[in-house]
Amino acid sequence: MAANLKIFQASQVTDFQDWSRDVAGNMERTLESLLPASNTAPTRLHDAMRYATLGGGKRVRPMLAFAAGLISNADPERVRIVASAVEIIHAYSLVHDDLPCMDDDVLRRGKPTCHVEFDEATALLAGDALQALAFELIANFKLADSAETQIKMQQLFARACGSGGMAGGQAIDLANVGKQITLPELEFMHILKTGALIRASVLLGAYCGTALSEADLAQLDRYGKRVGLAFQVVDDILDCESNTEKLGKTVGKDQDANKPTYVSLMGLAPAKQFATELLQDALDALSGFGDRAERLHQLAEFIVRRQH
Ligand code: GRG
Repeated sequence: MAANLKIFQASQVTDFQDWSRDVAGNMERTLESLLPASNTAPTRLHDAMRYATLGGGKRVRPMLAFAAGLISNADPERVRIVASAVEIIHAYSLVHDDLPCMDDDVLRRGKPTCHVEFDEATALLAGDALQALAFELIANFKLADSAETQIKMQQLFARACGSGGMAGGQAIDLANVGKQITLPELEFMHILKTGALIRASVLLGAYCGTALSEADLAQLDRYGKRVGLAFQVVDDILDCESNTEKLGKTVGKDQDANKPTYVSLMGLAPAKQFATELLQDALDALSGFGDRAERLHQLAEFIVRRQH
């Protein structure tokens, strides 16, 4: 499938909303073609995988991968594979997070959660199979100029998903329910739980192109880390200030479950101030990249100022 080249046009040509719509459309078509077909056995499992992944979500992580690809002049054909892999991991994490043994939620992306629509065992297996599919994609396609870089990509992707990343952050989150924790402990948890995959999305997109210097990669990683944390701070703020209809998921659950959040630890106004500081630091990290970083710049603004 030919990649939508508009995704790689400069920001003056298409504005951010058009661009993000193009990325979302490209992702939908790509994911549609990469996921196992509904009419192949085991059909119920494949249906559940497709249900969890297609037709919803903001596609923020793919957008970050495409925007980072602009920094290294990456081939969009490569970027759409890493963007899909990251989005598939994200979909799996939401399916498992919603299970009764975790957050026990019934609404996701404005529709019944996967275990409600199917059943718990199918949802568990759909998450497992989505995770395996994501790693298969990273192994099956040529994504970097050198084999060494491709292995580095596989390593950083695995680390972002595992106990030193998202799954580890989720374990800490579950262990913290009802506990008094400090801000640094909350930050550590979110840097792993939400931040690790967001950081990986940025670096994986960048690795699809021309090799960048260590200094440039460090600045991109700084950007990814700040944006990843800002994403979570804003999520906590929206959980307080928005509503279930707008977000397409149950609001106020963290408070009901007595979970520590940025709002409960800092208060609403300081949490908003913290998100603004993280945004500024993320933008500072881009200062050496010039126009190539325009989309990353816009995305950071979008993540912090979003209403859903
Ligand atoms: C089960 C291993 C495992 C991990 C789950 C990331 C995560 C860990 C759970 C998600 C739960 C959650 C609501 C976290 C808050 C921040 C977050 C990741 C929100 C959902 O991401 P969005 O807003 O969702 O990008 P969409 O639907 O737009 O893709």
